[in-house]
Amino acid sequence: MPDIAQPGRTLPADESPNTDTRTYGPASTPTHPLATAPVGTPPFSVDGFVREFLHELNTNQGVTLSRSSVNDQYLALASTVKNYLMARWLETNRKTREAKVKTIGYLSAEYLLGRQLGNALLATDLNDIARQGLELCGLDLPTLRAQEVEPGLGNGGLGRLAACFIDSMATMDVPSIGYGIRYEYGIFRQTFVDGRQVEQPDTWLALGSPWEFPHPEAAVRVDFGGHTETYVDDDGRERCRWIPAWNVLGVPYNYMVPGYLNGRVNTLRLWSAQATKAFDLQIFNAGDYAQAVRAQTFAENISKVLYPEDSTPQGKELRLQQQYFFVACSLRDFLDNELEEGFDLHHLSERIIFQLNDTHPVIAVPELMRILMDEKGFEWEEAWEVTKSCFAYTCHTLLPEALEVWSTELLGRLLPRHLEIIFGINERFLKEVRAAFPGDEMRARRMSMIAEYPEQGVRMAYLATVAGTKVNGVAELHSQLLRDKVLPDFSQLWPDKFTNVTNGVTPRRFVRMANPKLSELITDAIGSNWVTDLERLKELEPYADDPEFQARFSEIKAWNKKRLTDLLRQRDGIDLPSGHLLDVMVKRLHEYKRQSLKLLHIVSLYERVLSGTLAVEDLTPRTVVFGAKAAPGYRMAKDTIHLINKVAKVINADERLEGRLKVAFPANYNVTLAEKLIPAADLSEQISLAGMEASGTGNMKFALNGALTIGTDDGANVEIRRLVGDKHFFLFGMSEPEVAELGAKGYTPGSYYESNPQLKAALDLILSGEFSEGDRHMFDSVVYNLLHQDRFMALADFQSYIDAQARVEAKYADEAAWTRSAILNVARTGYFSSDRSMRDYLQRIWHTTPMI
Ligand code: 26W
Repeated sequence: MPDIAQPGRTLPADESPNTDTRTYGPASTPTHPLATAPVGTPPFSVDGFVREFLHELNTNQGVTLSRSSVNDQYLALASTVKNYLMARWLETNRKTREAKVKTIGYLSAEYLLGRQLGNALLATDLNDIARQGLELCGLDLPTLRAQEVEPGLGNGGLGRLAACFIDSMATMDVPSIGYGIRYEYGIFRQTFVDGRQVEQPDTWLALGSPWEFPHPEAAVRVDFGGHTETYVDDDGRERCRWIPAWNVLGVPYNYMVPGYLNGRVNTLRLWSAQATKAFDLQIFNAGDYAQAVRAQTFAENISKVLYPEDSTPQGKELRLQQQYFFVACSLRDFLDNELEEGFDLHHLSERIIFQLNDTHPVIAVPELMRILMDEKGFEWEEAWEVTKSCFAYTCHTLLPEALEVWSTELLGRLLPRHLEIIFGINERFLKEVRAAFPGDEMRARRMSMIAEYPEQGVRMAYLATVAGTKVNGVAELHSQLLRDKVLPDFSQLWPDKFTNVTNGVTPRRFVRMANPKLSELITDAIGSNWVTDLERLKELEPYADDPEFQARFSEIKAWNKKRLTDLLRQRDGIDLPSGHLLDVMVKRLHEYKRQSLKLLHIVSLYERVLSGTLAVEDLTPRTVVFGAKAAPGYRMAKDTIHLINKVAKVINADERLEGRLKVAFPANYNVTLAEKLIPAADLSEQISLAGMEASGTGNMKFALNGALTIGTDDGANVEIRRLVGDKHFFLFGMSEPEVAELGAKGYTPGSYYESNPQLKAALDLILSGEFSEGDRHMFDSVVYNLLHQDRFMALADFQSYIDAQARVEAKYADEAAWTRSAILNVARTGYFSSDRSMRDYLQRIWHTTPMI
């Protein structure tokens, strides 16, 4: 760490950034009539569009149409749409500021946004005009859309959920700001080399990002390190202050979050780290220019890269820096820039609720305490009253290893004042516990925010639970397990604090945009209101038995498969056969999600054909598609990817299968690919061990697009099955209580291998070297892990899974019955709109109503 600031040294005015952001507007009263009016909306006829587009091409890109690259054209189109949205954005900000209503501050370290252009065109109803206008210019809208590189600023479910939620809030007129980090490199680009995952940096900013509005003049300073000291203030009160050792700047980058056809545009504000002037000037002045530049790089590292770990926290210093960095910027921003000057912070909860998206932003709790006490002069009790009413916490996991614990050594070094405050919160909290449960010292120990083993650390989930007005899980089963198994002591102390909000997905991106043909069919049948009122899909139920509707529905599925086939051919050189059952498993690679179980099914089918127990003509023509990234340091996950690719290679080349079984694993599964893959799927694989997947959101997207689910009783699958009905869902595997029982009894995976000949044959085939050019040991790690450990009980659920797959095949053979079930899946899953999730948050957690 460079030594860049003297402890306690205040920055001279000329070294400080101009953060005087409360001074807005011109110095004297404007007299020109246009100066007081908001920007006008360009008149968007096709002609107007063409004029605006060419203007952008000429003035922004500096090229004529005839000399423009596709990237120029894409950027000019993006600007044109942005300009159209601009008046609405400014108006939304003005209205919200004036109304002084409660805002939702969504704090999330990840936003997995996906491409922006298509969504912006949809929200503004500009698709037709843009298509026609571009045609007049000799250009093709889909080609320009394909030019966009998606901002992959998230790992998986948690980040995509945040993106769906901000879309819903904008569409429902809820004043909200999403706060997060503008990573320079998002989730890595996955490539395969000899079937193994190789990560490449994601250079999403390389060709320019037209959707962001940087505001370097509004940068915020964030302090780190140093020490604390006590002093006596002018009123004779003993107070504490933090003397930091170094600091960085957070530069806000604003993104538009357009509501669907409602003229509202909310803001997503992502922070980018920059060196402070003080940072480098001081060293520069000391004559070491190279060191000054290094210091700059050091500061900017903070927002350089998204950690690609999904669910196993690494406890890395830089990650804690990222968390504090974005949270400190966001609180400062809200208090200084979103609230009017002189606002009485005792009433802060009337104006903001910060929703903590998992524990990643929990350091915001001691940060708000610090600001209120050390900067605003609040007493502890006063500050705590305010703080505990301004946060709510959503938990997204059940895996014990995914719960963040920060070592006190690291916290104390990086954020000494915050660690003191955490100890203070814990001490008072434990007093409360001891008062509520006198004599139960074990309970107090269990509930302490400070863990003592294996090293002293802060349990961030406990801190979030104590500070939050509410704690929620993300599906009914998950919320119940959270209450009963993860935080039982807390739910006994505060039963009313715990609630459930089942996740949802935005129907705009995942149905309307991703599946335009199905959307048209639905609108033809029931009108177009379903896009913002998804429960209306229920009105499709009568059509499930209508042969004409069924025929159109099947045609659309076939069209979506064709679209996917074309994409995978040009994207990956993969050839999908036609007329197959398309069986899709896309999600992060994790043992608990059990991609290995899916693989055992495939290998078993293959083995049965090879051994003659299954006649090839009895094989249902099936293509299995996998999409999955493994955390770069997660060995077992990476070995599983390798094995899937090797199995795919052998099976795809084996002519004995007569092309009836294919395995495709396109690399780099992301939101853009999901939008093409999900609408094409027949079968959705949701096969985690019961009690492990908090919710899942892919499961909802598939059902809404008319895929049938094969799944365990886990996460939101439970609710999907209840809504669509048992006949239209392929349930298999142990229930969560059965899992718990087997675990308590002692699980021995080897006994399943010994007693199940089909399972034994499949595993033996892998061990024989069949998929590894005769190398019998290449996949020892995966196979022996299953045989001797199998933490997620894949072998125990194997037979039940195979049986359920047989039911899938029987049903698929009856085309009308399958289509009927698929239509009913669409009709009955309107509940899983993220609009409904937002309504639940508004009622159960935020206690506010949308602003009209
Ligand atoms: C590195 C630390 C860490 C720990 C947890 C990183 C990321 C996490 C997340 C909580 C993992 C995650 O994305 N959880 C998923 O959240 C989705 C949205 O609620 C759920 O649908 C998924 O079931 C859950 O796995």
